[in-house]
Amino acid sequence: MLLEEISLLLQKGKAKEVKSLVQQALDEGVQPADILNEGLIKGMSIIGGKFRNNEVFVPEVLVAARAMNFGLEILRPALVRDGNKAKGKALICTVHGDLHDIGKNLVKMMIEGQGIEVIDLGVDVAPEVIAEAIQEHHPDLLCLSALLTTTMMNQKVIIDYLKKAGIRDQVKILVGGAPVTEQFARDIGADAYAADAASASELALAYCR
Ligand code: B1M
Repeated sequence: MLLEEISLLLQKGKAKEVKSLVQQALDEGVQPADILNEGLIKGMSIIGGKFRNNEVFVPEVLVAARAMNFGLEILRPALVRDGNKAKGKALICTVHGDLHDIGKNLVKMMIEGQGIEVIDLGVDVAPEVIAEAIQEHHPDLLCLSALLTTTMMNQKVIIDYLKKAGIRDQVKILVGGAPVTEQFARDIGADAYAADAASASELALAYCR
């Protein structure tokens, strides 16, 4: 009942209420992993599905994601204490030459909503920086966002750079962004393409299992 309420409040973007109900659930002895999976992640997955079906839009997703972060803030210490590991690790960025980050941030939040740790390298990120981050963090997945027809080719530049550096096969590569297509993703040698944040998070989960 309490977990259902957390899920519903998260979907409505009620950040403060989510935070206090997560605290209440912890105080009542509910397992942190249950609060995460049955409350927060469940609510975020429902929002993700509605977003994909155009039943809710960017502002609703952003406020839900904010509520998720408020809940996670309270839950994180308990999860760490209980030894709950993230389901996997992803690196995300917008490619070099490109400053758009709203879609990338949405993708990041939805992937985090699946219980995956996400390291955000930001916008306008050069291939060298990505290569270094792969060697430092050993992610399961690299997520590349591009919003401009002039920068989408930089997804290929990055993949080619990683091949040359001999580390392409250390990660799965997911690409997306408004001008990117499934065919383009195949042509440049990415592992997967997602049209929106909800599909990206589902693919991320599949790759991190
Ligand atoms: Co720019 N911009 N912009 N812009 N901008 C577009 C993209 C544009 C389509 C506008 C237009 O002309 N109609 C156009 C691109 C044209 C083209 O290349 N075909 C454009 C242009 C030209 C430019 C500049 C060149 C303008 C100029 O300076 N002359 C310039 C470039 C700067 C640069 O990057 N070097 C520029 C700058 C800017 C602002 C800084 C002003 C601002 C960005 C602010 C920010 O991001 N912090 C901005 C904005 C806001 C837009 C529009 C209006 C909105 C983009 C957005 O955030 N959409 C955009 C027009 C439009 O889309 N209507 C436009 C909402 C967001 C949720 O959607 O990012 O598509 P989107 O993300 C979706 C999916 O694409 C997908 O999931 C998301 C959610 O479902 N997705 C992924 C995204 N990344 C993914 C990664 C994945 C999987 C899915 O896996 C890794």
